[in-house]
Amino acid sequence: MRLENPFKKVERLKRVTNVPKTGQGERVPPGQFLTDRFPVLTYGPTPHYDSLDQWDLRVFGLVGEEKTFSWADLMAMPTQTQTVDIHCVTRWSKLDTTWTGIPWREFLRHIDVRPEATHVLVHCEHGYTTNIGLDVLDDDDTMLAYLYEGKPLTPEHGYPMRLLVPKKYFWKSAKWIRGFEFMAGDRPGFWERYGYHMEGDPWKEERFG
Ligand SMILES: Nc1nc2c(c(=O)[nH]1)N[C@H]1C(S)=C(S)[C@@H](COP(=O)(O)O)O[C@H]1N2
Ligand SMILES: [Mo]
Repeated sequence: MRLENPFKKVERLKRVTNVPKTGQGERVPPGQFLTDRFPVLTYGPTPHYDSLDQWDLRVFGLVGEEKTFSWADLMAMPTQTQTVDIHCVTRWSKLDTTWTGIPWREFLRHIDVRPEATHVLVHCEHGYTTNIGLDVLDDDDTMLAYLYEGKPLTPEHGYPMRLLVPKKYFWKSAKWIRGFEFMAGDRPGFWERYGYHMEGDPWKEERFG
């Protein structure tokens, strides 16, 4: 099957701000500095895709029915554009980054999550994982992002799709997502196993566990 160009899609525009705009200072969490650049932080190789025909996103674990979403399936879902601040545990923060994607809550409408599920383990190309609570994901600013500043993500920033959880340190914003595993209870992902915090709230400086 040939897929239509997904990026031609007309987007519903919506601005979400998760931090008060009264001054830049109070938008910067403790121990962070601001950058205008967009650093790349990747453990391991960067995946490259010639086509999205073979790409899919799998939902498994504590769900009523396992599902596999194609790129076209996802592009049929409602989208949102939001401008948010991002904070990396390596101490850089970047203000006013604009992303377009599928709001987590829209995506979730397609999934029959079993009542015992409390967390997800996000699975990425090449084995990167990260864990997040369903209560954390359940927010206006969580999305499956595929455009950055109106353009497709570059390969190094997660093309074709990444999770965006701006209120946590950026390692939770998994690039090159391929699956969500719903779990009863929490289980550490890649960096969490190496000592990063299970929650990763930048405002509480939850850097290490
Ligand atoms: N799949 C995958 N996702 C990932 C990473 C990674 O190595 N692999 N690095 C994480 C870390 S530590 C950070 S800080 C951000 C960096 O995103 P960026 O490279 O777009 O700035 O991606 C996160 N998501
Ligand atoms: Mo990071």
